[in-house]
Amino acid sequence: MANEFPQAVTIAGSDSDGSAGMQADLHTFFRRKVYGASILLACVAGNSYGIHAAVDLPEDFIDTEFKALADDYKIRAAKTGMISDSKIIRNVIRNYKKYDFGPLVVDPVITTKHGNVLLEKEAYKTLRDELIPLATVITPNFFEAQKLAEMDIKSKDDYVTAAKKLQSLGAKNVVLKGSHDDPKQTTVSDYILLESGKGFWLTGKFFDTERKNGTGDSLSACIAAELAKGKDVETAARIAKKFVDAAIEDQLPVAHKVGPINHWAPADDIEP
Ligand code: PXL
Repeated sequence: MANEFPQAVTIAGSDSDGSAGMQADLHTFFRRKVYGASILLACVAGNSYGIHAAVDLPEDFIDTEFKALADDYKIRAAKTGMISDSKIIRNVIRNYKKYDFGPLVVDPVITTKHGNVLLEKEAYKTLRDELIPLATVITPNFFEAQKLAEMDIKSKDDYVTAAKKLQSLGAKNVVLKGSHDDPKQTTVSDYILLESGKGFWLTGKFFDTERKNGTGDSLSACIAAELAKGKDVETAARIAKKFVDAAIEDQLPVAHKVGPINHWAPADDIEP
């Protein structure tokens, strides 16, 4: 077999209700016509009301997942999602350095949309100091960006400053997701800072809905999918913003509270 079909891997946790984490990543890979593999790090028992339990997988099992994939598939891009503690972050770093899985998109998952903490407190520094320097792209949300850049973001200039700080942590490209805390806002603007130093805004419609579980996962997975197809980071970020906005707008009637986005949303006009 030529092994040439675009292949990507999500290195993340499973969310049992399918709305976020690895499931959202795999939905996204499928929708963007990329073969999706998954290296599972943790399992979360969740639904649209919140997270009810979580367990980590054994380290030697994670090592075997990496090896099994590397021995057989030609992974062209990888993304990380939930990684709960320093031990597992270091395991992922060791394995990522050992195998060639292409560019790495790091989604610095700290909390869920329900406010549940997925990254243990002691692990935050490991994420920032050891994993982020490996990132081709980092995709923090507004909250994560402020925490990682150690500053408040209040103005457009602050976004630019925060993105530069995140780049100085070692991430080559930064996709800093805009605030959506104001119910009166009509748009959401993300700030993108590329390795070349080019910075630009991506603005989409604001949808006032709590049915947004999996947006961050899907955005980073979509960037990884496009990189696996050979797209550049700017193009990948533009496609991902449109893809996720469409998936938020076209709501899926399942579950009761913080429900999933809709990966089936019409996406034909997304290719720029
Ligand atoms: O969306 C963040 C996230 C990531 N990974 C897992 C999750 C969630 C949110 O619920 O459960 C496994």
